[in-house]
Amino acid sequence: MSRDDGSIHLSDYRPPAWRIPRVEIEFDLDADATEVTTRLRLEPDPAQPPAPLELDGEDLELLAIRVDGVELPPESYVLGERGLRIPDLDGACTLETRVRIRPSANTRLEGLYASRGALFTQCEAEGFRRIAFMLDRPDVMPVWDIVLRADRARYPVLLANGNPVGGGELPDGRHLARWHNPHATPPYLFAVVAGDFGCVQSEIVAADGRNVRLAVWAAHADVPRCRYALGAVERALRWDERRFGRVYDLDVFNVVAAQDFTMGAMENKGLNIFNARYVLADEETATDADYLGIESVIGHEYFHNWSGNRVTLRDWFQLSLKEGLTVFRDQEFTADLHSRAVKRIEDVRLLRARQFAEDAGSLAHPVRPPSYREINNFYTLTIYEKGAEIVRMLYTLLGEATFRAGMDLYFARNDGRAATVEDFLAAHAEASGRDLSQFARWYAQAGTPEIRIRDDYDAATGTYTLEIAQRTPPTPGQPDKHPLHMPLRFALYDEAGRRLRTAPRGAGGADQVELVATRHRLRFHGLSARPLPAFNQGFAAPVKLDFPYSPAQLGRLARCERDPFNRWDALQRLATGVLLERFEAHVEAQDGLSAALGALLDDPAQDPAFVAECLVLPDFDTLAESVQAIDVDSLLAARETLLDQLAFEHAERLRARYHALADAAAGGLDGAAMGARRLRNLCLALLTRLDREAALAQAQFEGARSMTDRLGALRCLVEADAQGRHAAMEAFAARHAGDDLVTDKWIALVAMRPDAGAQAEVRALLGSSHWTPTNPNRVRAVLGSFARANPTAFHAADGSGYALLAEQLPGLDAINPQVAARLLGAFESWRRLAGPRRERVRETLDGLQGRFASSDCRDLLARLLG
Ligand code: 0A1
Ligand code: ZN
Repeated sequence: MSRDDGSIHLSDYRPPAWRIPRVEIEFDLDADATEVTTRLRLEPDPAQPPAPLELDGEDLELLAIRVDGVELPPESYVLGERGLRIPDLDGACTLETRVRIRPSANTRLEGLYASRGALFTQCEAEGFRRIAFMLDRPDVMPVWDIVLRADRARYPVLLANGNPVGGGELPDGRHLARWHNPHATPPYLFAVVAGDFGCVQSEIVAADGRNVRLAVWAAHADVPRCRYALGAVERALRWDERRFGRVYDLDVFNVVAAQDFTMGAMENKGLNIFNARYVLADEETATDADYLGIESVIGHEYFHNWSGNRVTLRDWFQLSLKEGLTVFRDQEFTADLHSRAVKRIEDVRLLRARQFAEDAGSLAHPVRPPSYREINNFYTLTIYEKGAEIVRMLYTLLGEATFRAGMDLYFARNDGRAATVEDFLAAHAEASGRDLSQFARWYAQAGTPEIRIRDDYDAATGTYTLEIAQRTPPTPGQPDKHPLHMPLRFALYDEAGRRLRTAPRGAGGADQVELVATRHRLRFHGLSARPLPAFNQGFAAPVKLDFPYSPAQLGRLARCERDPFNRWDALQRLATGVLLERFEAHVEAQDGLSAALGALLDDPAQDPAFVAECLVLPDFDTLAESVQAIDVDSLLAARETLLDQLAFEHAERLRARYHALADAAAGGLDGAAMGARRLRNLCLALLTRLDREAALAQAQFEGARSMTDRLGALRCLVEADAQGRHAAMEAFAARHAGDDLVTDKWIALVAMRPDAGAQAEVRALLGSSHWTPTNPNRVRAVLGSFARANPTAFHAADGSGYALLAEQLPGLDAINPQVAARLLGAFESWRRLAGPRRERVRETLDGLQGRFASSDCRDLLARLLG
């Protein structure tokens, strides 16, 4: 329950006084007015002190209310803005309510809403209360019977959670469908879809012999673009059987694509609802990144069936229990199916650029926050990505087999229950026989830990010493931090690049120690020369590492380190040092970086996908995380200068590689072809810097046979401000007119053009027919791309970029608070901005005070200014 200031605290958790073992819910569906009849079987929990029944309910028009079939007189209940209170219910009973809701007026896209003639629900986190009166909390887990009635012509397809158990015709052209969900399921996983859809489907036999029908649904015109997603569902199902021993538990698994959807997708039991961008793909419209994104999100939602649905959450403070764990599972899925090294590099790139920023900014919070005002604001990179890193550390600490045993125990013990982080750690502690009490601090402490390592070699005794210190910086509300328990992986190399197998005296093995204290000392004996150390292979601990590598050492590491992630990371470190002018021998460092990249480009034995990752310099956000005060102009200028220089120095090799990869890049969706396209497009981007006419990019644009190559070339033309860019943009727009997802890509290119002039183009978009503020994908394409991916224009020194975003926010907030709040989050690092920009943001944020209607934006603004 919330406190006087509206905040909800983990320490206030109480189990519900009433249990709801069963719900029957019936819908008379209609876009303008839907009626919902709900029968809740209510039972007082004898283990809890008796309490009046307080059901959640928002924006519901109550039409009827009965207890055990008898109409309840108005004096027996209190109807408020947030719900329904019935003080004097005595004992177990069935409460029936009938309400009217208005899907077509629901622009928040929470609860039941209309989109392109169809009806969808979104109930996480607290959307069910916009459909019916309910104890809308995740520890209430009924079995559900669902009846859907609707006009057959408009809504021929009627889907809900669980298994279909019948249906039939009704008078006046209506029909009905019955669904039964036999699994204890909280209301946030409830789902209904009604509309005129087609599908692709397949029948499979699950590992336990159950026949399962898998289907992916979309508007008829989009059905041919659902094939890849259906394949991904099958791959996910098989992978979870193999890797985690998890078997699917219903007769059907449905996925539906919605064009209007706030988040990426939603794991409703047996009926996953997806943002169309994570379902629809074909060669004409989807890039390689789109295909990989679809597979990973399909996997993520599917894996929730066990990590989230079968084992659900006790309360929303435990959000990372399902999200961090499921992200870890989807990361492993992608790593097992594709390149493990490339997947890890991309995940760490995101973590460093965005989660580290969150952890260092005004919105920093622990993976398990102790309190919140608006839970929607906690679907963050910290909950998802840092949460996944914590699970990964456990995996590293325990090893594959013990971790799997811990997972099996967790699932077995908590199946059908609403669990906590403690339950998760207890299962792993028991399976491993290890004490994880200090490890649990990772869930409570915000901020990115810093590991400082200094070394010393004593030639006289042949002793090599590493002094290791950990520290976590203060974050809002957490001035003092305690040491964390984490794995520190390491390796030592000799002059010839050979791995030394020496273990440190008295601590851990030859490649890993566990840090638990503020300081550790590792001593290696019997070394004939100072070795080259490497740390944190695979980025096994999500920390910032401070070791005073010289440019030459980083160059050696990039060649000899066995771990591919660390080879990549050595070059990233070298590039960061060069960009931030951190090395005394600056020119030597720059030459070293250039030589290393040149050697990679020349080496035919290197995986092109890996070479591509190495060619991508640390982006603006990552650099901003490596400095105390963010000097926007110098960070951006340093990147431009280095990219120009690399392009100039390697022009010949880039051109040679570009042409040599042509055949490989013409392939299909296999890893080799994708890697070739990625490297080729990066070569093209560098080459286009040297040629204002951008002839190569122009030729690729005109001859492209995949969206990856067409969009890659178009991006080069736009970024180089090439002569042909306007004509190419027009040709692209004309070719894909009418396709909203591709138009979003086109719009994002406009909004991301690294030039102050992009502001005017964004304003033009806001005044054009493209601007559809009710469609979250479109809002993100225009404003999200601008605020999150165009530092040049967003951070214009006069504050005009900030003003542009801020002007739109109150209006967007009135339409869809979650979308507006996410955009407002673009200001999270404002306190570290150097120069006048910090003041400009402060003025902008001050100007927004009192202008938001939603708790989402009000909570976020208060935290930004707090
Ligand atoms: N649970 C979903 C994503 C999701 C999160 C929040 C939402 O509303 C606040 C909606 C969906 C997932 O992890 O994919
Ligand atoms: Zn999730």
